[in-house]
Formats: sequence, structure tokens, C-alpha cells
Amino acid sequence: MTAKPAGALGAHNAKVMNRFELTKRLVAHLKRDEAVVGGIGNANFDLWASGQRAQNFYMLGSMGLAIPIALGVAIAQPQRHVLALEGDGSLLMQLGCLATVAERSPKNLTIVVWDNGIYQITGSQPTASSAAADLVAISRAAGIANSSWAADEADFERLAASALKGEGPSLIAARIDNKPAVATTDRDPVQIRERFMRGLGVKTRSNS
Ligand SMILES: Cc1ncc(C[n+]2csc(CCOP(=O)(O)OP(=O)(O)O)c2C)c(N)n1
Repeated sequence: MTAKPAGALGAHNAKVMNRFELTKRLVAHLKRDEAVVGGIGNANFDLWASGQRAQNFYMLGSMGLAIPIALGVAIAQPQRHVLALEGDGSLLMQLGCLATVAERSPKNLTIVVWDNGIYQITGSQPTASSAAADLVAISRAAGIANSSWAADEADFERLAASALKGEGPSLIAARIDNKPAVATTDRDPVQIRERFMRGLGVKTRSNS
């Protein structure tokens, strides 16, 4: 069974890709201890499966928080590039954060939206992006001018490499299939938080 094609007009020419495949490609571009915030569920499961990094944060339990958390980190650490990986359903629950990102306009923030047109992890109920909502158009209208659909894997990598140069904020949306994530993040919020704080250098042996 393949994912229902996203109904968004701007996404019609975009290839349906695979989240784990794209996550691996994205992580391969990270060379400068960039922080990555994975949204609830599949976004962070596939981030987890792509390899453990102390600069990764895995959101557990609440939808729509990857972008707000990443925005906070980007403002707190302007020298570090920060990425948020979020599902379409989670972003739709928290659309206001796009306007806040545009208003604060951190150059060091990149948002990646995995649009499978479904709330996959809770039973694949369709999201509004499977009907008519175009998340890239919404992002542009919120004020994030540098917002694009990735046409295919090579285009995704090109957009990611360009975003990582730091002329953000940027949003990259990818249509993805409905294959399940390839692993499950260890449910240990304290360890996730502690590791991330050390990975960002805000918690050291001397201040912990
Ligand atoms: C505030 C809130 N509402 C509902 C849920 C239940 N829930 C958890 S994940 C999820 C679906 C997430 O969909 P999406 O972000 O599109 O990711 P996908 O599952 O498709 O990878 C839902 C409804 C929740 N955890 N938090």
C-alpha cells in the first residue's frame, strides 16, 4: 500500500520518497555539530535510527513541538545550525510557530516537514495536507520565503546543503511514503535531555 498522494497543489510534482532514506541523507550533511530536533514519533524514530548524536533531541509525547524547541535553541545558540524534523500532522497542529519563526527570522534554523498526508503513528487517519492544505504555501505566507517542496532525493539534498549554509530560516517539505519508521527511540526523557544539554555544551562535568 502506498501513501495517499498529498493533495497540496505545490506538491503535485514532488516525488514520494522515504523518510528514513532522506533522514540518512540529511544527517550525512551534518559536519559542524548541528542540533537536530526530531518531532514526536516517526520523525524522531528515523532520526534515532540514522545514528546517535549528542546534538539530537527526540521529542516524546507532544505533537507540534519540534519547531518551537528548535527555534529556542537557534536563538540561544546563534553560532550553531539547528534543524527541526516534523510530521505534517504535528505541524498542522502548531501552524502558528511558522509565523513566529518568520518574525524572529533566525538564519541558523532549517525546518524539514515529512508530509505523508496521514497521522501515521495513530492509525493513518488522513491529514488536511492530503486534501488541499499546502504546507509550503502556508509557510511562505507565514513569512518564511525560503520554503520549498523537494522534487526528489537529489533536490532534497541540494535544498538541505543550501539551508545549512545559514541563510535561513528555511523550510523543506518532502512527500513521503507510509513505510513505518525503522526503529523506536528509547523512551528515556531524562537521558535524552541530559545528553542533548551536554551535546550543546550547556551542561558540562563542572556545572552538572
Ligand atoms: C497534542 C497531541 N495530540 C494527539 C496526540 C496523539 N498522536 C501522537 S502522534 C500522532 C500523529 C502524528 O502525525 P504526524 O505528525 O503527521 O506524524 P506521522 O505519524 O505521520 O509520522 C497523534 C495524533 C499527541 N501525542 N499529542
